[in-house]
Amino acid sequence: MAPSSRSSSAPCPPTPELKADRATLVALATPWGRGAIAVLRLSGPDARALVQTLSPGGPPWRPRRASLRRLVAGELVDEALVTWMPGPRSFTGEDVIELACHGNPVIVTALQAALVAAGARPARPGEFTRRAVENGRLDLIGAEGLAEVIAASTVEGVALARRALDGSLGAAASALRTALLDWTAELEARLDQPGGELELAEDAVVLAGLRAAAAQARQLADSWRAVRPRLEGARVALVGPVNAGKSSLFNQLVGEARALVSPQPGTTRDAIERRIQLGAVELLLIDTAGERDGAEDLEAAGLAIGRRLADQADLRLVVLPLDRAAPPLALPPGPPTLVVGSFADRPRHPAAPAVALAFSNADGQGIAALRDALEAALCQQPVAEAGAIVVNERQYALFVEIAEACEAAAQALEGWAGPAIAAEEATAALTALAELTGEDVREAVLDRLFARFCIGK
Ligand SMILES: Nc1nc2c(ncn2[C@@H]2O[C@H](COP(=O)(O)OP(=O)(O)OP(=O)(O)O)[C@@H](O)[C@H]2O)c(=O)[nH]1
Ligand SMILES: [Mg+2]
Repeated sequence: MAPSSRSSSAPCPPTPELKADRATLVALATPWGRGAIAVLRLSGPDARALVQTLSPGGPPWRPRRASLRRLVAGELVDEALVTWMPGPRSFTGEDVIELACHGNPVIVTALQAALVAAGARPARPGEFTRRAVENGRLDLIGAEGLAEVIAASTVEGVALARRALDGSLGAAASALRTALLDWTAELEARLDQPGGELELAEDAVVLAGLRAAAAQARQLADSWRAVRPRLEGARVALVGPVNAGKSSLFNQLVGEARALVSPQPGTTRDAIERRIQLGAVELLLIDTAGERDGAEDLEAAGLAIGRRLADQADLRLVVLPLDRAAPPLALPPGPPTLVVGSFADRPRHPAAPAVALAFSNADGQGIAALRDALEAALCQQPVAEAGAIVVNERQYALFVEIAEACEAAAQALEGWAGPAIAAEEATAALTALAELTGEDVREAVLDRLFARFCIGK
């Protein structure tokens, strides 16, 4: 999912050069537009004083209690339900105020402008959450879970994203860190005291420990394969020979005549994409150019695009016609495949290819079964009922890095490279773990991460 699709369409403040400033932030926390209510959120040391400038007097302020206040911003007058959540027991750890005013962009703009004139600074995307992380109210893993809770497109996706908030991934990372610290200390002791009087664990024990750490990191990384289609949707590429009925099937699945269909081989050149909901999964269906020998120029260029997209897909839906002899289709290694046979309305050719199921674009037979098979293929990997899972690409990539570093450490210890290299690799795994939890994470990574949030979150 493109990061920009998560952002609000409200006017975006320019990226300021300020880094760790403690200005009081203000932002619209609800979507930009007209609605019954809009919520403006403030966080920072001056939150209450700033609201007070718009609304002198009023009922006494009571923590975590909503109060009705008359707000005046120049010519504008509105009434808002105002909730004060003093820090540190607030979302950001700072003083937070939420103003629920009437949901008219004119009101929102006037109130926000008055608050900015009084000294608040418009928040950048994700800046409230970033402050929560900086103030220790949330760790980076929790912040990422929150982003997914907001972005998930299915109920199952929300449930999975919530699992990132329950602390299980943080606990798994912390257990991995403790183990790795032990093994790294063991390896370093071998360097400091070769043959010395320090009591060292057997190499075999350290080796087993490093391998177990690698396996655990690998298992966590692998959970992404099952979680991703449910959280972010899957990419499915239609591939096969020319005239197999790929575009016809694409049209069937998207529910409209979107792609050009003709008996002429090589009809599809440019890849066509459509997002569809298939049961519990949202998927991006991609129709590609059909394979044939002797394709020239533009057709060959189209084929190259299609092959690249198919290579990046989560699943290749291979369409082979059953009324012809099996074509010599050598699929390159890549994502998993589901092989289906079209033209089931016609007599089957004796040398027809073997397929998982038969269907017809002409009379619709087998299409419902094909949808089910497609959904099942995408959700084939069940997500474990409980326990740690990763919920985004960053976490996945870091666990792959950790697993590879642990494997390299084990190999070094076992082989000729020795404990010095093994210690280096184990330290690299620890660095990646620290980046995962946010203990040691570069500013640029944080900037990229929080830019994916909506403004006001
Ligand atoms: N009888 C029958 N005709 C089909 C079926 N599927 C497709 N056709 C016809 O076969 C021809 C080719 O269909 P397309 O959907 O364009 O095939 P394609 O695989 O997209 O072909 P390229 O874009 O050239 O790679 C069209 O005339 C379709 O109407 C089917 O299941 N049964
Ligand atoms: Mg086509």
